[in-house]
Amino acid sequence: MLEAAEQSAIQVIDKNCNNTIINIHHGDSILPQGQSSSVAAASSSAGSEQSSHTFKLANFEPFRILNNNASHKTVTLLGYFCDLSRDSYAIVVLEKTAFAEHLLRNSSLTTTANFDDKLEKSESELRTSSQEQSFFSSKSVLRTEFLNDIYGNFLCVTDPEINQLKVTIIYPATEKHIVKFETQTKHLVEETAEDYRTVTLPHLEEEQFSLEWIYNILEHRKEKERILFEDPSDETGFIILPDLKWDGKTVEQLYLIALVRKRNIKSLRDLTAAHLPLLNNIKELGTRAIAERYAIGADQLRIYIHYQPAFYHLHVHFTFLQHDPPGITTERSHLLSTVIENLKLMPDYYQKVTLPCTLKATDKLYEKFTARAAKTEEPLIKKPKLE
Ligand code: M7G
Repeated sequence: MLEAAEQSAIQVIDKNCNNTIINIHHGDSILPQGQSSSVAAASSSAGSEQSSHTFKLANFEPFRILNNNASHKTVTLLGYFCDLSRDSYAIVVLEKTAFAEHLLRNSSLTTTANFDDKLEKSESELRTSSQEQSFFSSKSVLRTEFLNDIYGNFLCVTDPEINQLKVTIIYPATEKHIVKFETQTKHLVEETAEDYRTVTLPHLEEEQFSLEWIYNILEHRKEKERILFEDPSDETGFIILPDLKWDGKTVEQLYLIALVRKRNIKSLRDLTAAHLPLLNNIKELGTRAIAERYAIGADQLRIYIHYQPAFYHLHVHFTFLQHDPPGITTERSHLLSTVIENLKLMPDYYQKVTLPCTLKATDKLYEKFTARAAKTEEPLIKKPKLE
């Protein structure tokens, strides 16, 4: 997939892409020459200097829809940035954002006190020029689809500033990223403690997603300005910041992630009672920071750990209870409060328990589970016992 990037120095002229010239050097990041900024994003799957590109969606050539989720209003596309490289895949996720309540006020109208209270909360965080913006303004134009008695259907063209898409770009994307984002048949696997030791752990030692983006955050190299709260303690410390899946503004879709400072806790499986101070600290200080910044109380938060996670460096998800983001299903999420209670009852609970997890059909870990099951399984038709 990356053969061209491995050549020592190539110059590419791509007619479909405004004759953009790209110099690709062995081991270098792939940067377009002399481009003006449009969508700037960071991608550091390869870590190091390959950390900042300027992306233009006009240069994106999608060739496969990996996922089109009508409920979440997201579409995930696989393609190339033809001004960057045709030898590196890019994944682009487009997401229609939720309605922010502070954009639902018509300045000439007021409604109930409750509604105004909610508006105040959002606005206190978003005191900007957006205060003048609203869906109920002269910039919103209704186009009538049909009228029938007291019923009417319309399409509305509105102020582009309040009708933005959240865009996530992963570049260069690996095969593993494609598997992660692609809609595929999932299988539920009951992972015993022994399965973890003999199948999962060796697999993780062989391959897993790079954790470079996490170390970049912990060492303040990236997303520093997005940090909501940091506890620098070696034992119980963590950083909490907006998740990649959140625009950081639309409180209705609040999604933050707490990354622990300690680097030797891969997942739920490594947690013991010795980690209770760390987990309690994340729960207490994380919820406090969210309450102070976003005016959302602890009883409005869903705080959980994934198993299996995509990234094996312990992290805790904080999402708004009224928002249903991907990954909150029972087969994947373990509420932090339940984890804490389990560890109080049995210090090595997660080293003993069978944990269910869902794996995609083409996930190499799933292949290893099925290969092992095939080896150990009794034949489907048993031979009759001779008396
Ligand atoms: P996970 O449980 O390992 O797997 O969560 P998931 O991605 O299937 O949920 C990792 C979390 O980290 C996810 O919620 C991601 O959206 C988030 N995340 C991933 N990356 C690469 C980044 C990043 O670069 N910055 C931030 N802020 N969050 C990220």
